[in-house]
Amino acid sequence: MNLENRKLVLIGTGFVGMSMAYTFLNTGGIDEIVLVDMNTDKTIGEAMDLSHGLPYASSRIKIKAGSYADCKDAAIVVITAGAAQKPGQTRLDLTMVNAKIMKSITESIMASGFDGILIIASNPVDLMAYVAQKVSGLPTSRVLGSGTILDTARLRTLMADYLNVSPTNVHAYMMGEHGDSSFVPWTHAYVGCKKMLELLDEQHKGLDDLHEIYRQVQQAAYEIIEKKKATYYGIGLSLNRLVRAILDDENAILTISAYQQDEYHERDLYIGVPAVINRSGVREIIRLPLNDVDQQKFFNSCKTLKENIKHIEQ
Ligand code: 6V0
Repeated sequence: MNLENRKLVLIGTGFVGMSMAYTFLNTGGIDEIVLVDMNTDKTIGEAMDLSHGLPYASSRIKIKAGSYADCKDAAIVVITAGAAQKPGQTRLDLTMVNAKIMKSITESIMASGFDGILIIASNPVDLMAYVAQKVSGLPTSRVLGSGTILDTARLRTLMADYLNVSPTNVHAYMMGEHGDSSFVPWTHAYVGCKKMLELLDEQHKGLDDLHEIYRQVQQAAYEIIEKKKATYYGIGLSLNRLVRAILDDENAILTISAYQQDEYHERDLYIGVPAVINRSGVREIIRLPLNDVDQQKFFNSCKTLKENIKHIEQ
């Protein structure tokens, strides 16, 4: 496995990909970023534009427009290529179009001799991670989707505002499909080390408020797309967080789309769960003892994804 260097290849230099690329100039954490996209001119332009900020950036990063051959010695490849979600379109509508794109991109990456960690952000992300793993043949621990990492960030942001505490002290997860069937296991939500449900009780606040927070998180992508056509800063920073957790061998717990092997009583699909992330990729999935209602929500989310996997494999 190739993790000696801190080289990252980005496939897809659209809004999401370039938002992520830009974050690294501010945070550092990688030595080199290579931009690849079927739109070569745009990619060259993006590399030029980004590199012109280097004199004022916090760290030195090599930036260039490249090709799939650059994946050969990359520690991490992030795929953000694909058709974007259109207003009114669900993420699952995108499945068939993006599955084809994902297959051809993954084949090109693997043809280079790539032996690192593959991160997928293209939607529908759980299904695209599944396609990328099957096509690449890489170990399941080394192929992961961004999953509900962004949804979880949205949840923590809204809960922090609601409770007037720092989002860093909100410990709660959005789980399931990165899409309409995601859910929050509220019994496992904490503020500092206090149970969220106990805190609400103490403050005489009702569960309706939590349902409203969930609704806002769930609708966030639709609302942003309606207002500004695409979402990219939030996912850009989320991907940055994920990449650094891997390269810095953090053993950080993040909600990502991971391959299921009965941790939540389902197998052979990718879905959003909390997992420990380090240099090996997904070290392990955290098993939360879900109550019956939440377990059923998880099964429902899996059912939606499995129906789509059937379509992809036909
Ligand atoms: P965009 O700005 O249209 O960029 C997509 C890029 O992909 C373009 O530059 C295309 O040229 C390129 N591309 C398309 N097909 C290929 C191909 N075969 N080979 C190489 N490059 C190709 O879209 P945007 O950046 O807004 O979104 C990209 C993907 O991220 C979409 O699938 C979104 O739905 C998804 N998002 C995922 C999120 C998440 O939480 N995981 C969040 C937001 C968007």
